[in-house]
Amino acid sequence: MEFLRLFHAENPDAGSAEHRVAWVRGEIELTGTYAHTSDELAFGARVAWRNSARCVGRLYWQSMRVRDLRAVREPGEVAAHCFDHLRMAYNGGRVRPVITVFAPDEPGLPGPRIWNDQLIRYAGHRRADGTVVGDPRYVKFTEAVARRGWRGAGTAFDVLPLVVSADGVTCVTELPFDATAEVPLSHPDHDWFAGLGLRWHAVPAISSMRLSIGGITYPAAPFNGWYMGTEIGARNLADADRYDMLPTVAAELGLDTSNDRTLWRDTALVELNRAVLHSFEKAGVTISDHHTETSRFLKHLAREERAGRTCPADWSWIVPPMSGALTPVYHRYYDTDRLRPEFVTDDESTR
Ligand code: HEM
Ligand code: NRG
Repeated sequence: MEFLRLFHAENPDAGSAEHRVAWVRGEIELTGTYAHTSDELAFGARVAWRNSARCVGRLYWQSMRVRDLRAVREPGEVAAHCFDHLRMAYNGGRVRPVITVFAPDEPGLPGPRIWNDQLIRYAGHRRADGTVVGDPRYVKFTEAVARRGWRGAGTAFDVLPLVVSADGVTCVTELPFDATAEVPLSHPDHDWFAGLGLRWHAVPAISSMRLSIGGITYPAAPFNGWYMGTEIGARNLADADRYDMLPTVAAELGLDTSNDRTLWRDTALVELNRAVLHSFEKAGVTISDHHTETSRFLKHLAREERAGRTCPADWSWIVPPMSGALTPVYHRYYDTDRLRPEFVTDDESTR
């Protein structure tokens, strides 16, 4: 009722909420569940984004494309539609926000599940000496798909296969090359940077969060927007337990790394992040810098306030992982109440 009343309050042309509520009550009595209309589904998915307290990118929540694939539950078909999702999202480099919604959980019939936490992620290969080639965050996942027969090429950037389960069947599918656009990284001022062989995928597509709308759970509902540069340059490639590139970049820059107080890590971090933004731009792939994206977020907050809504936000996720106080989102407090519809992370996922 809470969801249906929200839908009708924000979509006055859709007619009377109470009429729809009565219908849904009857449907639940007969079948134990109910089906959203396609308008309710699209609205619910967009509002789940609007309610994502950790997301700084919410200004464009109304324009997300919603692919209604509730009829799809077979793992091979789910995988194929995820690859179409990636092609549609990449859009030749003009990345656009998309969500694909697969079959919901129904009484006695759980919907399909995607094991990967994003559609595109890199394998982490643990070697005999304990070091990792690739993304250390995905060592466990890489070992799990290896037990199912997957073998990567062994590079630092092997794209993991997609693993989908439904109805007791699990399907491991290699991503097609044309669905996994990547950007090779170079630096605007330093030619040696390209020689590091770094790259990153163009589209971040989270696939491990359940979409919860009006009491209905969609366990497979991968969504994407575009990257903010710091996600790659200040976390994925910089964290000591990820690609840990700051010592390498500092050495190439010739920095004095003998003492923390030379701020060699900070200098290397800026250059790494300049390389990420420069490379995406050069490749014609959408990316935003943390100054632009955070000022968009304040614009979003102002709009939400004008619409008479509260906007939940989690300071510790909204403030970017470098130069925090240089961005306007640092200098204020936020509403922290949880709102629905929402995206939820399953505890048992590999994230
Ligand atoms: C988190 C940016 C689109 C939902 C985040 C984070 C950033 C971000 C920087 C924090 C990530 C981290 O620290 O690891 C953006 C940008 C977008 C975008 C620039 C461009 C359009 C979307 C879309 C959705 C979404 C389309 C859903 C429909 C979320 C959620 C989280 C998140 C649920 C929290 C993830 C978690 O708990 O791990 N976003 N986002 N975002 N975003 Fe967005
Ligand atoms: N930090 C993660 C991605 C998290 C979500 N970020 C987005 N979402 N931009 C990473 O892969 O680095 N999105 O839907 O655009």
